[in-house]
Amino acid sequence: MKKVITYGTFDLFHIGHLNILKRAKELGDYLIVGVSSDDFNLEKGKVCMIPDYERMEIVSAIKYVDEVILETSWDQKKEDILRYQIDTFVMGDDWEGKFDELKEYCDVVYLPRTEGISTTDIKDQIQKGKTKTLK
Ligand code: C2G
Repeated sequence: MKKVITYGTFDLFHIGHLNILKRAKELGDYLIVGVSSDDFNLEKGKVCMIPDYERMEIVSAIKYVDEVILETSWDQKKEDILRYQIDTFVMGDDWEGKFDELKEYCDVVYLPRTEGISTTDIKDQIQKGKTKTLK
């Protein structure tokens, strides 16, 4: 069985998130998703709209996802890859090259991001009181 792992915040879950999970699953048989904790996000300077336990519940309901774990630190990826005997590590290409040191332990794949959507854009639009159709 080929095991794949990916990580993300998945705040205000959108089609870009769904697409990467679908394509990650296509690379193997079993997909594990590490969802960033609220505290880990604060370390990265990001405040989430949706708490981590709800983001985990949403991601675990996606049909491509077999298992969800909490991501709490940068060092965790290597430990997870070894613990879960991962074959392929996947991230969007906004992270291109950033996790190449993991190539020592498994395949590392950066998939193209879905154009035109991000949690930041959604938050900006809401703040400006705009909707996509009125833009
Ligand atoms: N993504 C995508 N297309 C978008 C937006 C996001 O393919 N339009 C991908 C990202 O490239 C990432 C995943 O969806 O692989 C999750 O994105 P975020 O929720 O923004 O997570 P991020 O802050 O990148 O968290 O340890 C690393 C972090 O956990 C990564």
